[in-house]
Amino acid sequence: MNRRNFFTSAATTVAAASVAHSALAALPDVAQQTGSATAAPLPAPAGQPYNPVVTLNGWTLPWRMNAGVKEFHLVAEPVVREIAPGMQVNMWGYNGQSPGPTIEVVEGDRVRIFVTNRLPEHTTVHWHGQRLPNGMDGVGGITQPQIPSGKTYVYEFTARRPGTFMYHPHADEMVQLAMGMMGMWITHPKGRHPLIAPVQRDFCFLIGAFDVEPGARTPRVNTMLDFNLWAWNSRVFPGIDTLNVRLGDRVRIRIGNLTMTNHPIHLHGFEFEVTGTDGGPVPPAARWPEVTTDIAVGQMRQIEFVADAQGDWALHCHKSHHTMNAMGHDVPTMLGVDHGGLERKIRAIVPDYMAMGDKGMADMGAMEMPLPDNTLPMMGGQGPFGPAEMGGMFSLLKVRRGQLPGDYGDPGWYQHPPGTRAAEWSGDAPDTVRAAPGATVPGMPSVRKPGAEHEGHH
Ligand SMILES: [Cu+2]
Repeated sequence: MNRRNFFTSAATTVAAASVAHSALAALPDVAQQTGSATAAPLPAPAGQPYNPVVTLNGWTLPWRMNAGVKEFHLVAEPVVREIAPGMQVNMWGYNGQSPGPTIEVVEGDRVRIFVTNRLPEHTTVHWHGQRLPNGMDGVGGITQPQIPSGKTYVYEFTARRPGTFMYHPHADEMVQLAMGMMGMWITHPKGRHPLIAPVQRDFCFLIGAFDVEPGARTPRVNTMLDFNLWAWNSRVFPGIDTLNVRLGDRVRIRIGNLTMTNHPIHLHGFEFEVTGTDGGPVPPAARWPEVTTDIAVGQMRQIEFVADAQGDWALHCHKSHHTMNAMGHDVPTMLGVDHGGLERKIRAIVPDYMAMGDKGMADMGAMEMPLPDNTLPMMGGQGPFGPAEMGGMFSLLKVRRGQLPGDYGDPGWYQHPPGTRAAEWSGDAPDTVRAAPGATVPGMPSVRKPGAEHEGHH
């Protein structure tokens, strides 16, 4: 079943359930998603027009209407997430996936969320950034009892302000966040909002970090800083889908950070503005142009720009260790080391041994290193011109004239028009021009050594 069919049938089931009166007393059906491809957006309901969000490598949770209330059913449970092709990780998430499905509503909606706990320990859900009654805030032990294994709790509040929000447990947080329990919440404005521009493309993802030892399948849950998998929606490059838009589209990307460190997110090719934070829309007078925005722990940023140039434009975290996968962080620096003789001797004992790093680590992007099972290479991904030498938090914004409205499919690699791509220069090498010692820039006072200065003042 493809994803469009999935949503069609889920919507049909939901509609059928809401007309059967007896069903209204029951819990809403549990929608499940276990694949890792980006799902088609869930169309806006009749009477509430908005451009729905697309969750990168994720999906949006269907709901049912019950006497004017939008009812959702989240199930906290262990899941298996393919973090990139070739590696699966045992995580905890919601409704079959980590992260959980995006909850998408409209300002003013009355929302009821049933949360069933199928984890081996208790949990809660905190609705990060929402205005709500204190008892709905989901802080275990403080605003409510923890939700025991096997039990269902119900949260209910009105989505009072439009914006980008998150949800996550406020119970055994170190473990439950390290295992991938998080999701996004989008509240669209009702009607035209003075600070929220209509956009043609609206993407969202959460930044997460995991510590999975090479060869293992389950994250270490007590890691504080030494994470080795830097993920967007629990996927790492080359497993992160591209963001595909049409030339001229106004694009919004909503990003939340639930790791233990900040992430400076950088977009090539365009200037953007931060048009909203966890606190709501940013007034235009308070916006400034950027090409990188730092997203601190527990923050959300929504960036916007007009995609007015075609191409395959990189979108990535600018911390270079966050665009690589496990295996590389403990490799010693070998630049300039001649280990040719040593390599021959070691190969006599370990035939697979490869000396590497003496000219840099780029070789590792192309090399088929023997790796433990269920382990990604440090750098991977293939582009049209060779290895991309990337991992972790890296994807592409693909801008195409021919991308149809509503089509989020990958258009393939960009074909650069003749004469617009960097290419090898061939010709004679120029002479090296060396600056003469003591030469000065015209118009600048010369800098003299103190000794020379004394000599000059006899
Ligand atoms: Cu980062």
